[in-house]
Amino acid sequence: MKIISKPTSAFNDQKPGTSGLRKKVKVFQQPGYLENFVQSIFDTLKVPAGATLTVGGDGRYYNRPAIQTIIQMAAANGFARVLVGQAGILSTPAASHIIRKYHTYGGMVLSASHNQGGINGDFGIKYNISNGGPAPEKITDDVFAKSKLITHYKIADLPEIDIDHIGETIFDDGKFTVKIIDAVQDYADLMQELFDFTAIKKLLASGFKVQFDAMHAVTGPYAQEIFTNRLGAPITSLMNCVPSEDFNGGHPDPNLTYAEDLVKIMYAGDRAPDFGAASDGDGDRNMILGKNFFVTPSDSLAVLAANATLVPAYATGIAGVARSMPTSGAVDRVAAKLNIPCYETPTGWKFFGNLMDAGKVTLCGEESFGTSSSHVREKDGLWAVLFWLNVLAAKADACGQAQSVEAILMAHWAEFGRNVYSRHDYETIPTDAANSVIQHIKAQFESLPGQTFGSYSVKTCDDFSYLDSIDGSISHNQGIRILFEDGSRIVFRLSGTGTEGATIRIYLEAFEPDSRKHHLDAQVALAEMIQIALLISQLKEKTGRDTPTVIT
Ligand code: VG1
Ligand code: CO
Repeated sequence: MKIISKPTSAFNDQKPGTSGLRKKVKVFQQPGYLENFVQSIFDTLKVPAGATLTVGGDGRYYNRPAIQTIIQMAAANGFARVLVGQAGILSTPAASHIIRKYHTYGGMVLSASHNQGGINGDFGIKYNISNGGPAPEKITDDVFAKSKLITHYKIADLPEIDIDHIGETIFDDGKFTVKIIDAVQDYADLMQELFDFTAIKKLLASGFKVQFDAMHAVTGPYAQEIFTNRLGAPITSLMNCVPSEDFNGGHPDPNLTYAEDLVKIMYAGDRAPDFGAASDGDGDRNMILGKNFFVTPSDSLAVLAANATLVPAYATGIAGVARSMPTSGAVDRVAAKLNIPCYETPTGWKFFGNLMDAGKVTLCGEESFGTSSSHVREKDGLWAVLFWLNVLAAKADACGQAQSVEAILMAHWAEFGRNVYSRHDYETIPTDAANSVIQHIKAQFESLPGQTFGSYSVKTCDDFSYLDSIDGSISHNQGIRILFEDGSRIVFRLSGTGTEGATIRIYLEAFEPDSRKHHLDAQVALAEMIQIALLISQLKEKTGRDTPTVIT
């Protein structure tokens, strides 16, 4: 095995965002682009002797060549072994599990998650540390700094590795090994340890109908193993389960706009199944639907927290919960009742890792269709689906009759009140226009407090900062908050995962204690607040946009 040091020129745009480095495939295809970033990661890590690297991705276009390059560079940078998911595929939560289960030094997860794929779509790369979670900011900041100064990268002249067949390839008398693994079994085993599969199997056999949409993305094989092989669900309850390099031309984002196949089925009146779910490109997001009913991700987290003791893995209770700042306060109410701590972190899963490692929290979630627990250090789409099914099975009556998802939500709101919630996204806005919206709001920080807009009075506003109580690090500029006297709020943030222009996200939340109003559509209930958000931000005037691209 010959190691070559190749000269390269630095790129100045390799700053990791909310979840790794995401760019158009064509950007990643530039000579040296992927290599520079990978070398900058390896230089930051100072890889110890004998270390193993986990590698896999969501199967999107460019996954395969990128994996070959990473294997060759891992060999040249001192790794002794690389574990690769069969066919190069590892869902994000499965990658996290593999890193933890086999105690690998870290992992490269190749994904642009919910972003579109294909040759004209997006690609992405993220480094996860040995706890299985995304590298914290102190590492990603260092990687970015190194990427701006890089002059050479190291690569070994290895032949192309067959990543489609389980097995091991050994080089240089065992100095370097590549092992192709079947992560589906490892992941399914973990799920079977956490949940009551016997009860879920019984629920599915009782006529309770489930529909799961893998959106042509990575969870297809995992869903087939878990739902069909292990839980006995009929094959017809799964759809779009063959991973495709361009997600069949779709947008693998499980929300009411992009998961339209599933939404049609779940809103088909009486004929609709009892429970529907979808996951995203890399399998870490989940959308939960009932018969003609949508569960807001923030509410889903709260319902799971409130019912956690019905699940074997959490039967003795949960230590605490955490949510990202823009996520609604629904879970805070559950935490208060359970008398457990609730942490508020910036957007992105990397901020939950320290709290989980320190044993402070068991469940975490984000409004962006992400929920998980300390079983891994990533959000986990199928885990959330199984959690819901376990709760539904445990709540079924003596005759095996399950409650509807809607009934579970109504009962939850009756007990805790409802945090009415919605997010409006304005995508592909010219960067200057998006920045001017944010600047315009910030310029009003001093004048807004005390002002009244219709039925809402502004209490305070700020740009959210987070102090990590475990490692003492501080993250600034994590989103603008306008907090009203009655506890309602509007949050404005620029997305850190897009690859074209800017995306403005407006998060809206109002508390409704009155159960006579709990059935109201969120857009109706929040109508006044939506107008206030547009008035304060001048978004329409500054961007020329009349309506959001996506409403969740
Ligand atoms: C979005 C979500 C955020 C999530 C991130 C990664 O980030 O809002 O909650 O953690 O995507 O999810 P942003 O910066 O665009 O708002 V995934 O499933 O794309 O890895
Ligand atoms: Co994702």
